[in-house]
Amino acid sequence: MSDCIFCRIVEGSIPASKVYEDEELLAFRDIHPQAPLHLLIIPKKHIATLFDAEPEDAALLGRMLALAPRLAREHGSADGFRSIINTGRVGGQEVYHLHLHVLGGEQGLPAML
Ligand code: IU
Repeated sequence: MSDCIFCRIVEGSIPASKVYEDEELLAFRDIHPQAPLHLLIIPKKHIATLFDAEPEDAALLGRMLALAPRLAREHGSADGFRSIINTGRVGGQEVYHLHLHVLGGEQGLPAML
C-alpha cells in the first residue's frame, strides 16, 4: 500500500468526494475548502511535484489544465475560477503528489496577486 495519501485515494483505500475520474486523472473535493468550490485535480500516476514532471508528462499536465474549466462550469463556477499548483517548500506544498487546485464559486474570490 502506498504511503502517499493521494495515491491511496486513487487506489480507493482512502475515501474522497470524487467529482471526475478517467484512466489518467482524478478530481475530488478538497477536505478543507478555501472557497465555496474547491476541487483538486490529480494525475493517477504518482508525480511528487511539478519539478518532477518529465517532458513526456506534458500531455498529462495539459489534460489536468483542460479539465479545470469543465469542472468549474459543472460545479457552479461558470463565471470564472482560480487554478493553483503549489510546488515544493517555497510554494507551500503540503501533499507531495502533484495536484491542481480549482477554486471558485458564485461570489468571486478575493484578489490575490
Ligand atoms: P497543497 O497544495 O499541497 O498545499 O494542498 C494540499 C491540499 O490537499 C490542501 O488543500 C488539503 O486540504 C488537501 N487535502 C485533501 O483534500 N485531502 C487529504 O486527505 C489531505 C489534504 I492530507
